Amino acid sequence: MNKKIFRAANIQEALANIKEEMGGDAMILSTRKIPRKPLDPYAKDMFEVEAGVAVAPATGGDNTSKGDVAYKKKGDEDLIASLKGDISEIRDMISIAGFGSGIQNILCSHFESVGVLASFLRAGVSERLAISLIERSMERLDPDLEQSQRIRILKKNVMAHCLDRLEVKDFFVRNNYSGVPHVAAFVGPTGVGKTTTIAKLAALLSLKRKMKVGLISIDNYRIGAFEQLKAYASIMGLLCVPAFSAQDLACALERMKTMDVVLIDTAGHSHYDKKKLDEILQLIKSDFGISVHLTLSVTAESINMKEAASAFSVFNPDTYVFTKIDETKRCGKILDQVNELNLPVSMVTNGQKVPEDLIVPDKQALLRIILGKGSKGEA
Ligand SMILES: Nc1nc2c(ncn2[C@@H]2O[C@H](COP(=O)(O)OP(=O)(O)O)[C@@H](O)[C@H]2O)c(=O)[nH]1
Ligand SMILES: [Mg+2]
Repeated sequence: MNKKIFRAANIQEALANIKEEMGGDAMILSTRKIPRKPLDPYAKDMFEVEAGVAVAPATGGDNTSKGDVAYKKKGDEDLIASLKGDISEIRDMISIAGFGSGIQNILCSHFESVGVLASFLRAGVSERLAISLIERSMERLDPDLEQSQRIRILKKNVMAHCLDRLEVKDFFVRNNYSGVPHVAAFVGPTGVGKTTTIAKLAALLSLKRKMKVGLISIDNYRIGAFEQLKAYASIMGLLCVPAFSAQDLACALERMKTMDVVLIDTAGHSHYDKKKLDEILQLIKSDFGISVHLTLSVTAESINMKEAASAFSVFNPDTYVFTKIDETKRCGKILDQVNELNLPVSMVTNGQKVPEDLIVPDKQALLRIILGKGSKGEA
């Protein structure tokens, strides 16, 4: 194998130089950060990467290289573990190589954060939030500790900061009700899964939690919207009525006054359609004490999710519901979004199946979902 050591100011530059000089087949053999000289105010940290490219074996001979023999002979678990460590570090570096200068800067100052940083960025957490989490978590980290210990403490601190930022709330527990039904409306952009989520929740509350549940649809714009909810209601034997005006809604709620919970499905509208949003707002913000649950799909681009949430914030929502986590590996945007409106998360949905694909997560489960380490939860 031909080997060569490359030095550069950042990983991207080192990788680019390796590719240019040694070609696309070059392998990264080792990496290290060279700290800047403490007495030189202009000096910067450098990265050193050793790369190698395989030399074709001579024909007719034994194809096994000396290096291979050494590996096999050693059969050494330590060696394999250290190789795995190197490979995962390289994978981390490659996955963050395309990110902006903020990420490169934080790597220069805190190279030990590479693993945590990469896992957050891979999960779709924004660069800004990932950097701020690392910076806060590094604040009181003892610089004299050994590297592996620093990484362990860093991970622990970052997780603690994330958990601090998350709030979860099981909004539909039985002991919250005192004679009058709890009325809850679900709002959010078209197609995010409001009707499906309501059907899942209605099943959870009526079948598992043994509550009396009524359903109201004020989705009077889409043909079939009421029928969709009604179909689920019939299967579960629940009362389901449409309401097109404030009077209709008052009548429907009067009919349902003996229920424990009434779930209201709203029209799916573009959040740019302010007039239609206002119509729903007038309906559900009338004097009925309705809680509001902002439903957002994690398949949306972060920027669209943020814009939609901001438009629906006029409803003064009580919780977030995040849907379709089964359709993406990048649920990190939930961590960004929860801080935008600072609301608790009441539910997460992970599939089209009614009623199974609904999660009422605790904080740890939600953090696992955000970091792509699990999409199962307890309903
Ligand atoms: N993959 C996936 N699809 C979902 C989920 N929730 C809802 N859907 C699908 O999204 C589509 C729109 O759902 P719907 O409830 O009608 O959305 P609404 O317009 O907000 O009421 C339907 O095809 C649902 O089956 C989910 O958690 N995962
Ligand atoms: Mg709907």
